[in-house]
Amino acid sequence: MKFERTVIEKLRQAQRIVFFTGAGVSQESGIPTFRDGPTSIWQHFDPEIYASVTGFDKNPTEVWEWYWDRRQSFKTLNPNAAHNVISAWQEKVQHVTVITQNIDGFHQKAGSHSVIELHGSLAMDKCRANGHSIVHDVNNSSKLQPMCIECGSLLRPDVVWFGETLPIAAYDQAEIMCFNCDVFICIGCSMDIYPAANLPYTASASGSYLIQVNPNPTDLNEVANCNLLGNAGEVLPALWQAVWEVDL
Ligand code: BV8
Repeated sequence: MKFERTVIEKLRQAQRIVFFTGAGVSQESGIPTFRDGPTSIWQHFDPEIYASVTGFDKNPTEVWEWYWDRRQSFKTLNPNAAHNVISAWQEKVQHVTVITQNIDGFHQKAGSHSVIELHGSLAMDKCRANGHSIVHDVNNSSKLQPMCIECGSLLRPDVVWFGETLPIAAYDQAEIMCFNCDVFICIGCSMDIYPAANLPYTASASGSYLIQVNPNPTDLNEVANCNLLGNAGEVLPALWQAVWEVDL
């Protein structure tokens, strides 16, 4: 895979890098994406039912069990080469931040630190009533929906559903990173979901060099300085090799 000289130089000189990821970065781990292709999640499950507060309140058990099934699948799957390259880049360069829309925890599983989770995480649950977060008990094999020990209300996954605001501290921190990065690499994002999809535009407007990695074109194509058409698990290792002249 060949890369333009500018891309290689920009990444070699970059002191501050943001990797901004969506479901596409986990696709090669076997986790289905949401909107592209026949296996995508929203082709088979209505987001109004499974990814909204009203949907949860109407069918709490069904929604809880749907996320329980996703959690179980995450346990059997592993980060792929893209996650591993991002983690390695954090070891190589001091100021590298991951901003992810994903809730699978695979960046952390690949060894990444400084991960901003814009849409929450399936590692956590929270009380439907008082919003208190608790660590999800991955070893509890029961599919039964637990109750809040403080108030007895139902627990729900601590993820951001449609119509819910993103965690303010996470989004504010993500914006600050966009204002201050030399290179912003957008990987596996359809650019359909806001306000997360604002971030690459914010970075570009702040003067960052914007790279997109996606096998399909998105709205970001016309703004990105470089569009790398391909799968993250293939492009990222090739980019690492081109920049650092060693294999990962
Ligand atoms: C909000 C839950 C403020 C967690 C998700 C009206 C009222 C309220 C809000 C709105 C409104 N109109 C619009 C909005 C905003 C709304 C929105 O964006 N709607 C869309 C449909 C237009 N957003 C919200 O509601 C957000 N909150 O705005 O609050 C507010 C509050 C009240 C009132 C007004 C405003 C909350 C958004 C978060 C919703 N939660 N999921 C879960 O179960 O996972 S959405 C879901 O989409 C995930 O979080 C996912 O991360 C996110 C983004 O999707 P992508 O990651 O991009 O994945 P996708 O499948 O779409 O694309 C994959 C890409 O990868 C593709 O481009 C593909 O080509 C590429 N790819 C595939 N394979 C590979 C690859 N790339 C590289 N390598 C590969 N191998």
